[in-house]
Amino acid sequence: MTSYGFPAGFGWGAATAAYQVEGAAAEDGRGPSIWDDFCRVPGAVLNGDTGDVAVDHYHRAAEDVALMAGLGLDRYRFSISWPRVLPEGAGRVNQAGLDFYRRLVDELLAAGVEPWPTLYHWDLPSVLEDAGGWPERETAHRFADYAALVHEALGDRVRHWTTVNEPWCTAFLGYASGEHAPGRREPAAALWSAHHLMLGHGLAVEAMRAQRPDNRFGAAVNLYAVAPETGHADDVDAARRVDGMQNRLFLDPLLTGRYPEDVLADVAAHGFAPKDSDLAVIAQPLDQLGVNYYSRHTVSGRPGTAAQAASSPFSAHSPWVGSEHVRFVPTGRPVTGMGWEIDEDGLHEVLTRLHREYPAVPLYITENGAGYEEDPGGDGTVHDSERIAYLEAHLKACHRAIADGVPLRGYFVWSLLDNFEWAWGYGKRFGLVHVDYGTQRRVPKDSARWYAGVIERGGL
Ligand code: PNW
Repeated sequence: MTSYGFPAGFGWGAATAAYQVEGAAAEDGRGPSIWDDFCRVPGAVLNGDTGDVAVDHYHRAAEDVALMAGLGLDRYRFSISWPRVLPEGAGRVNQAGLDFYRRLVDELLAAGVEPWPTLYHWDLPSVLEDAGGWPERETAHRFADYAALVHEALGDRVRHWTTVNEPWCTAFLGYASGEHAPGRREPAAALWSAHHLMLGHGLAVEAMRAQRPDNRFGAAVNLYAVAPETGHADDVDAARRVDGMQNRLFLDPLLTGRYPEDVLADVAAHGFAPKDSDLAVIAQPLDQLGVNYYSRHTVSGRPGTAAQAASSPFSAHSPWVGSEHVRFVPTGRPVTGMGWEIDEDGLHEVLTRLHREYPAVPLYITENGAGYEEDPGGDGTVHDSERIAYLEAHLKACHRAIADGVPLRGYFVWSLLDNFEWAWGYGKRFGLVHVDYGTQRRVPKDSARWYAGVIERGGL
């Protein structure tokens, strides 16, 4: 018996991304990406960690697919490494790289796990960054060419396609705050990156849809619930600004073909004036929208104390272009090991808001999960009751959103495996499955068994 049954056909999955799991960074002709380069910048990544080996998924894909089948996952979200397929970003195809994904897809299908690839999860080929990276319009065209190439090779067996993952992170962590690769701190370039990521998405959808109109195409955006600290007008304005940069800057162009006027006004000093004709390309009809949800932002526009400034999660170089004065305020809610506040009501808020304010499109939670520093017990298992509580609370929020009429069709846990957590290196673990980074041994955590039960029962 389940008290929170999900609709028949609701999709249950887990997610990873190429640079975070594959390793084999210099094998079989893979070219370098901006993350290979960024990991070598002193101080950029905790402990100087790199994705050179990661969790060796490139060599252990068959074992990992068996693990997924054992958990009863009916779909697997992974990303395709652009520089593995096109080492120079364009032109010469590295067949060995493409073959890796062909094999992965075949193994997934044979195991009854539907492949859900993402074409861009942050590993831009280094040569394209050398040519200017995402601030350059050309990068959007190179992305569409790459997408069409991969879709041509796999589109007969893969139905659901995600273009870009979390364009906010690429644009503003990569090009404004510099916390992510390529580590640039150029606010105007960050805005153009956001635009070109969406343009690349639109061009890619156009190209792939022309190849196979029946496949399903979407993007994955990281959305936050946003609230003002108080009812003070400056706090309310801060919430409008952060909601604008984090959520509406992407949702409005993708789903309505317009940039939000207030956000354009907030960033006016940076000369960001995209062409109207691009918006028609960006706003390709979507078959699905992926929502990555982790937390809520509570913000204030009033000056804080020096101590508050020092404790800001976004300190030295703000990713909040045009709204650098905004303070991110801790509310006292419990946090995960990332320091991110746990707020499942925020997920319900994000989903119902999408349903209310935007044209209808089937929704998927393409990421949701909790990261911790954790060690296995003597028996090799991890008793991750906090992760189970996090996932359970968020799935109940999804259930409530569906009851409220939201067309939510599936859910992917971030992540299937412990892996390379970007600027945090191997310091934080998000996996349902523990990985011993010394031996690469995989041991399902309590949360993996719990999730397998949820899938088997079709709910909580
Ligand atoms: C997402 N932030 O990253 C990514 O899609 C995953 O690859 C990643 O492992 C996961 O969430 C957990 O971090 C984010 O600072 C990284 O706001 C940073 C932020 C948000 C998302």
